[in-house]
Amino acid sequence: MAKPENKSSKRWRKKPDKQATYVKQTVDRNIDEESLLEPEQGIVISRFGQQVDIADENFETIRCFLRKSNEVPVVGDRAWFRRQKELPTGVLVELEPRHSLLKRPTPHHGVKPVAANIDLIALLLAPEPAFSEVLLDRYLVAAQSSELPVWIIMNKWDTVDDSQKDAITHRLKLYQDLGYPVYPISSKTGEGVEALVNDLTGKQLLLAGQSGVGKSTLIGYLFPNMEIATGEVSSTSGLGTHTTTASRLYRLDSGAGRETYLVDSPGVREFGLWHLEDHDIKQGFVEISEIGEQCKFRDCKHLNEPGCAVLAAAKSGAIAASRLKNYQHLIQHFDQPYI
Ligand SMILES: Nc1nc2c(ncn2[C@@H]2O[C@H](COP(=O)(O)OP(=O)(O)OP(=O)(O)O)[C@@H](O)[C@H]2O)c(=O)[nH]1
Ligand SMILES: [Mg+2]
Ligand SMILES: [Zn+2]
Repeated sequence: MAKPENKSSKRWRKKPDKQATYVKQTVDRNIDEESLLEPEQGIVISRFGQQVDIADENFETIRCFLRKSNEVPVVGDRAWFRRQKELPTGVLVELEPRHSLLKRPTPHHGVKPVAANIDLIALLLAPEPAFSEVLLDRYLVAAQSSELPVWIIMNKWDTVDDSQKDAITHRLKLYQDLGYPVYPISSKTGEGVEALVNDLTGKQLLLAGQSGVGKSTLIGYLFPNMEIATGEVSSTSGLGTHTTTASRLYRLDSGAGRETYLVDSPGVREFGLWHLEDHDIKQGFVEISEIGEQCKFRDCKHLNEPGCAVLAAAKSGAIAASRLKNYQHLIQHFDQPYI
């Protein structure tokens, strides 16, 4: 890959676009251009306002300042940066093109980027805080709209007895049959983690899931030498306490150039899908969208239309009633958040 050209190149004069995807203020007035070393390649591991932490080739972190000409960096971005001579800091030069950009809805009907270059979403569920198919289906719709595969990780497997395991396995079998891989694990005892990590080798993934399901605990298990904050699930509400406040990328080195990159992200407080359209909701229910091809009307919403193949399939048991119910609710109310 060619190094970026110097500042006079045309691409530095791109106009900021409407979505404000460029850094708003310049913070580099005091940076002495002469003090900058040759550009190096790295990966954005965390972002704080007008600064980013970039990991170099050896995965050592350099705090870098942003410039007005920079596109807003996101965790997971591959980037070029320049160190400042004799200082622990540097400046961001340029981001590499992304192959994916995962966004999530904000409480005020906007969307914000969460992570770049993600290959798959590892969706953590847990017996506590209790998981619901309604929330699971919302996650699957959101992931499908980003065209990212989802793996379902059932964490805290050490906390359930055999009959609870059977019940959970049965609930998740529906999703497994739809093509979503399911991994029961314990981030406390490590049960199942090795097999999971083995299958994840070489990928860049986002750990997603409600607050308190154990995303950071899994990171802590994988990186025992790092201090990673985790929080108790409240005994009164049964909910997590939103311990992680910023996304951060970690690298697992499996040797022979097979690194795995994991992004720990904060659990969402409310889960809206208002940035999606009917089409996305339909696509997010894979079996419904497939059978929906046979409906009499092309724009059939599978609510009560004549000749609806989906309603017929649900009646005959070919589609799970719970999935149809969640789909029908979402297609009518996806502008409302799930809290
Ligand atoms: N027994 C058991 N407890 C776990 C396991 N994984 C996580 N926990 C506990 O669950 C609680 C929440 O874990 P966190 O890792 O902070 O959850 P999180 O998903 O990162 O939550 P946010 O950062 O708020 O989004 C902590 O008290 C953990 O010790 C597990 O596999 N087994
Ligand atoms: Mg966390
Ligand atoms: Zn239909």
